[in-house]
Amino acid sequence: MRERNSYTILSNIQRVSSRRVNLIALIAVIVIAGFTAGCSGDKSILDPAGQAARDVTLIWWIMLSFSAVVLIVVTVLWLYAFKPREVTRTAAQERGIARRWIIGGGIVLPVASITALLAFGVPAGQRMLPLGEPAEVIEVIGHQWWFEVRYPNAEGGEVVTANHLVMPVGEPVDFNVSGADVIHGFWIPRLGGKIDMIPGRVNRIRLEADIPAVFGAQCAELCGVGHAHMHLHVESLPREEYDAWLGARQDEQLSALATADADQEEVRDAFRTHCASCHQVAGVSSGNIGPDLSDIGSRATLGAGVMVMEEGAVSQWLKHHQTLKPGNRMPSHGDMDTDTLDALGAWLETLSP
Ligand code: HEC
Ligand SMILES: [Cu+2]
Repeated sequence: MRERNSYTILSNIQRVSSRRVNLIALIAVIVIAGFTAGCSGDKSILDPAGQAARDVTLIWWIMLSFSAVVLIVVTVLWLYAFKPREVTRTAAQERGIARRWIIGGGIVLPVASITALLAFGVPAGQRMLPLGEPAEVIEVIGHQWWFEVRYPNAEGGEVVTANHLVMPVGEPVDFNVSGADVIHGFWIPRLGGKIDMIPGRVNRIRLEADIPAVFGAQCAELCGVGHAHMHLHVESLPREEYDAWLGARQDEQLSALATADADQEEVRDAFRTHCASCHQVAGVSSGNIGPDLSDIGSRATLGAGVMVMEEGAVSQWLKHHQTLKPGNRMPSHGDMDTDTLDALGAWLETLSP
């Protein structure tokens, strides 16, 4: 004969009154509602805007529902285990029961659920590979802590910009991504992904946007102190607008824009002295350590998403960027007089094709 089960303390759990359970359930609902209230917006995986993201979201919902069922079953079994009862089984019977749980719950259940997940996951992953018809190619390179964006096949010659990505809507786009210094992560949650940006290697992912919209993207691989401030503004445009956007960013147009105003020669000289070693402005300089500034006036944000672009924003950035984005790789220009910084800011803001 066995001893009677003696989980006396734990069996108290049964005495939790049903009113208390209701209260716990209510608190749980409020907490979950609070968390999920943040599940919309331009970076929400729950609001997919492309097939790849829809696949991922579907898998996410299936996994969530399945794990909720598992949680409920395990909780019920757990509570059931506390039930005080006479144990009348023999040791051999106990072993038989244990074996059934190990084989059923430890082998059959995981194999079945992982197979079911793979049945969804493998085709979804396959659709994100750049297979079949060649598509529009956009190169994205992660830097500490900003994104370089290149359009190698633009009609008229390669277009380079930063922190602002436009893509055609309703057609597949192959993103060729890599890293300039450390590993970064390319992730546009509403379109799908994500994929690592690794120095010395090009990773490819095919994504498509169903609607013309602005999407948020964020570096998804811890890459140093500025990681949280490494956003990418993604905009999907109808084909004609996309082509026009690229067309306006050809080298000759950008050079003409930067050198148009003869009165600004002094400002351009200041730029050549203090900024040219790191920044490219077509027609003025060709530094390649920081973002290309040839079309900076048309960016939606500054500092890879830390500031909204508006009148005076560039000069604010020049004066306060180490406060706005602590640790970023642009040296502070506190030694320059504010009039020069304001003039540089005002001139850069005119660089909007
Ligand atoms: C040593 C290199 C270096 C120098 C010199 C430098 N910058 Fe930068 N700059 C950077 C880097 C790196 C970034 C990206 C910072 C980030 O977002 O993490 C940057 C970012 C910027 C941005 C924001 C770009 C964007 O897309 O959001 C502006 C505007 C800018 N610099 C202007 C200037 C001006 C004007 C000067 C000269 C007074 C200057 N920079 C000098 C390296 C430099
Ligand atoms: Cu990062």
